[in-house]
Amino acid sequence: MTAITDFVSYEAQGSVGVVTVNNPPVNALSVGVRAGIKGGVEAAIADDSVSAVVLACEGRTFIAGADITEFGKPPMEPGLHEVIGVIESSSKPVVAAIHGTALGGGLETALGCHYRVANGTAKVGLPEVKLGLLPGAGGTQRLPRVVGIPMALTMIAGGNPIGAKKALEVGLISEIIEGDLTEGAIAFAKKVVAEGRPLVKISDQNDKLEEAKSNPAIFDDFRKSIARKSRNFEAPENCIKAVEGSVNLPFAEGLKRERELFMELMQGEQSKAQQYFFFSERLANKIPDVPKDTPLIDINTAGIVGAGTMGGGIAMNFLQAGIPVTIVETTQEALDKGIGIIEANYAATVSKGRMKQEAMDKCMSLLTGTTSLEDLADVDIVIEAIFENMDVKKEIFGKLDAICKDGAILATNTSTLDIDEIGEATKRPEYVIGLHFFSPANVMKLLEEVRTKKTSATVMATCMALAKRIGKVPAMVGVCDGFVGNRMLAQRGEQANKLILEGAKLEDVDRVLFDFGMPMGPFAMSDLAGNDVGWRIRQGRGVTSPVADAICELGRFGQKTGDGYYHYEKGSRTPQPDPIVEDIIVKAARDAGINRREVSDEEILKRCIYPMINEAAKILEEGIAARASDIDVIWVYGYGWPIYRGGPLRYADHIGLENIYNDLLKFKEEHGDEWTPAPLLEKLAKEGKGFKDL
Ligand code: T1G
Repeated sequence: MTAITDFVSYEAQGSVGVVTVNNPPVNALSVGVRAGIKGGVEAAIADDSVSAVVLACEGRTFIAGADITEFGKPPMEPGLHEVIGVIESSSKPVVAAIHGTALGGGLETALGCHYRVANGTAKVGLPEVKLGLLPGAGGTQRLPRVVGIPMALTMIAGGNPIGAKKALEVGLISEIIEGDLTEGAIAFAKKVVAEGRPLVKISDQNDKLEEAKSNPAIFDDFRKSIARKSRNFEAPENCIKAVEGSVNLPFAEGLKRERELFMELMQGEQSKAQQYFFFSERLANKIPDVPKDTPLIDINTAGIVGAGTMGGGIAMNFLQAGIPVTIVETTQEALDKGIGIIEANYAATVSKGRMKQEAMDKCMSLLTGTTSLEDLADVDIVIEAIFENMDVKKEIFGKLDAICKDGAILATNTSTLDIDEIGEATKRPEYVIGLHFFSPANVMKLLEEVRTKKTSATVMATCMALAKRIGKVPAMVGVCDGFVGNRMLAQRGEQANKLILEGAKLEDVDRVLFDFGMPMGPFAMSDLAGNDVGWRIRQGRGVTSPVADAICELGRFGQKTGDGYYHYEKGSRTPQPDPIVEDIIVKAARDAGINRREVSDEEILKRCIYPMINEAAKILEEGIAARASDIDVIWVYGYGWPIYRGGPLRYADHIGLENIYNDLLKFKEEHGDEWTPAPLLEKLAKEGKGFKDL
């Protein structure tokens, strides 16, 4: 075994030269890996004792892509194109042995090989679009030549991987290897030599491009098919253009076109924001004061108290992760209704072809319903998801504390109540934590994990690991009113309500935030969630909001009642401005003595976004969030903040905190002390710094 570089070795195993990459954790294509692969393949070509080459990886995965930490730094030779060129022009067949996830530059390297084999659990894909980029090492030119244009467009502009079976079907791999992958790849390489199979250079194959050559409409049809989902994103369009180049240009020209389009994206703001977010999402998994090796509690069973919308949705996350759930309701009728909704949700997914019937059956087989809390005695974790009443929650937690085994975690899904106080209702406050799911709980990826003053490190570490297991993205926050996401949302809502009194049209406020990149504006969102939710909370707190209360008093709760801030035609979810609401707003403004005026789009945007940023600065000062990037993760996954803007605080740094600070001062003069800049924001602005410098 010869070490070519610190990350790549070469060894002749009989008549096959094996080049092995070992760069934990994901064999990213750092400069040492690139140099090593190039040197390793050159060594095999020069080694007369071998007649074929296998490229394999140690660890949990084949190459998972370029080393994203190298982005933005001066390029270091050899570049990936050069490495792939050495492989593809090899005089001996090179076989890629794929396990884990061959992604991005990893798949592009494998496409430079003459053959690819994989084990059954392998996945292959080109996810660069999710980083705001496109495959920059020939992927947009080689993949179409293997799988054809339609599938290449889907894989490249969508960024999702395919499994080994599908890869075999479409010719991306030649064989699925059972048993030891490297041995299987060596045997395959020997077969290629023994059978005199050709050195397949994908760059020379053009037959799969013919369909698109005769039907260029494929590209515009595809553009239309992704228009809604890729709204405002730059990378998908560049992906499509690069793939168009594979059809309209010779290979070498197509590579050049790919490079141009890649550099356009790499130098743009969106890819920087999406790369920032890639690492932010992973950083949020780490709790600064909880050691990485903190022991975890085994979570093999879960109990859920409440089979309503949230309880049912939460249960589905556990069931899909293969974790048995015991769900509790107060009456058999409520229990049957709740379980019926879970079943109906799965059945809908099955009917859309997004879930197999046997998977649904498996999930339902793991679900047990009961009306007795005592049936939760042996579960490892309980999540309470009943209505937002502190007395009732404290009573339930007192009972759970007496019923559940020692060491069971008692979690609450509350979004508004003080979890420290809930913990004090038990004798195990160190096992009490908030697990704040976002509705619909089986869909939204964010899980806001709320630590109390007493939540133990083990419980926090266990719940962070559990989040990933049930397909959620966790962020740890502290106890305060609204935690992080809703506390910032409340600031936006307050300003939106003031803006419509001052003269901004309801639909203009929504339009401005929609055009900014939010999935919908505050009023459309309220109509979707139900205006009565906020109404109940305001009533509980003795708070009023003239317009919001007025529409609720008319029973206009939103989409569920057919009318809310907007009118909805029967069976339609399209919001239509409603003169009745306009009259309510005008009257409320008159009663408040407000002289209505034109409000610019710029003022709407600043007055909705900047108070959120100011509140986030307070959240950081109070230690409710540990990092600015955690707050960005919360807003992207909890509220649909456009990922190409990185998150509210990444956006604030992009705008410049000094500019935001000055605008806050201007709004303070016009609208009062609520606009006083947070001390942290003022400090950073005056020092010419950003949240990234914290
Ligand atoms: N570069 C650098 N570090 C990476 C990395 C990468 N490509 N991928 C993952 N990591 C780090 C990650 O930050 C984390 O670090 C650790 O590895 C484990 O990751 C030329 C230009 C492979 C599916 O987009 O999708 O190729 O937190 O927690 O859940 O055309 O990582 O431990 O310190 O995510 O098991 C294209 C990105 C790059 C794949 C594994 N490739 N990675 O998931 O572990 S651009 C990608 C992933 C490119 C070429 C272009 C996932 C994974 P830490 P993890 P995981």
